[in-house]
Amino acid sequence: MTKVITYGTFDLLHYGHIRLLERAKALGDYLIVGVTADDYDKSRGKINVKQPLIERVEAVRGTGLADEIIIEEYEGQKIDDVRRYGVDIFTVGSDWVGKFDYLKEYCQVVYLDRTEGISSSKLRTESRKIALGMTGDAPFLGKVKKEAEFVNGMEVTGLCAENRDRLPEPLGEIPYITSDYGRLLDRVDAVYIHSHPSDHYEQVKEALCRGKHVLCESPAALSRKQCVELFSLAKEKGLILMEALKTAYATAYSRLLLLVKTGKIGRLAAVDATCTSLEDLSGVGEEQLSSRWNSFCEWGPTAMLPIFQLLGTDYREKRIVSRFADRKKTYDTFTKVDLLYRDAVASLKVGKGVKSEGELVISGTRGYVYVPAPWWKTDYFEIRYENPAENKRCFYQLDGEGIRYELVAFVRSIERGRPNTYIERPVSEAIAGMMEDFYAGKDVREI
Ligand code: C2G
Repeated sequence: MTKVITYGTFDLLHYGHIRLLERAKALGDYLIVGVTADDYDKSRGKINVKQPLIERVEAVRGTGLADEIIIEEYEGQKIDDVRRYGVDIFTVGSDWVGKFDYLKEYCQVVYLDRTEGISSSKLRTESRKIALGMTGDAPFLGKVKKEAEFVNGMEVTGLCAENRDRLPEPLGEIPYITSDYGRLLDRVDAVYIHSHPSDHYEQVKEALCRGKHVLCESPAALSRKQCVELFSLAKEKGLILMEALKTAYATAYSRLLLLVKTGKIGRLAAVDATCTSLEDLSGVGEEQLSSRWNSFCEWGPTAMLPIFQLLGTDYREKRIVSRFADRKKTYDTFTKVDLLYRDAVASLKVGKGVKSEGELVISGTRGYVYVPAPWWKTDYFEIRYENPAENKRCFYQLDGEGIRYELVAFVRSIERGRPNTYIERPVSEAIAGMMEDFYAGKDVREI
């Protein structure tokens, strides 16, 4: 009996896949099909896959061509499979010519001609793309524009910028550039807002009122009331409002939350998060300071994220300690927040005028999670125990600082017509509430 094996993602199964499977089957008597696991696809940069593993497996099963279906979960698995299943022939489409020659040591390798004119990517992009407009800080939006190119189903078509002549690449290539936010909204389906936090509420509201989906840099509002209002408005209008907090969309970060929530480190006692990035303020006048992102807006939401997601938003007491650079107390160079919960504590340290180790430590009764700096770009963390032999190290690929995944999540939410669960609404509200107290000087002490 000649055993044949082939692999693929088989997303939105089409006749190119079916023709490949038919010819693979004809090469022998028994066909094994390896379908890629979602995580494996993510780690090899395939982030736009539409169907979850289970649906893709069912589609392959539905062709009736596979005698056996297995899951491909890791790099190098093909060698293991060929040996484990006693495979005679490995086959794959001609788009991979040469790539799997290393398997010739174990079996025959056949590259079959790829079917022209059809592909999963083509099917994924055939439906009309979401036209995305952007507004705000140019260097950062440049990154978003670059990352959007990796995301199927979305296209950056508009930009609202004050200074149109001096735009950095790749922003200059955007087809429609205006300094009028209202006009931008007229031309797009959705908007990415990265303006100063004091403008967020008005801009989000205007976009929602005009029927546009919104991805807004966190904090989306500077008071709890305004935040509640914005999310209610989005819901009422059937629109997606999502906070752009890229850490929330990193695979390693979401796995970390799940591991902690399933009790891997026992009962939680403390969450401590630090985020800093030094900014040179020499020559910046007091007036200009108020138009800059202060430490608390820039880093506060990120540092609050693991605290609120793990311990909840129902803290009993808080103390905010800040050092300000201006008399109006709008620009903090450093802030430390301590939160007291019924049975746990949390602290966060953020700074643009103070440097510290940017780590995240989550302490529990059985062990702790350690995420090294810069923890907000999580791709690696350790679960550590009293007995180091039990320690676990976990790594998950992170591309584009998480912005890419955030955009994919935004597109998915729009397509499905319901918000995703990466950042729960009470978390967004608690972040806005914390901002409100900070600006009102409530529970704030100065150093
Ligand atoms: N294919 C084809 N013709 C097309 C599209 C795809 O013959 N028009 C073939 C591919 O060459 C591959 C199989 O169908 O052999 C599955 O394609 P994908 O789902 O795109 O999977 P791919 O990313 O090529 O995964 O470990 C994974 C494998 O290496 C291949």
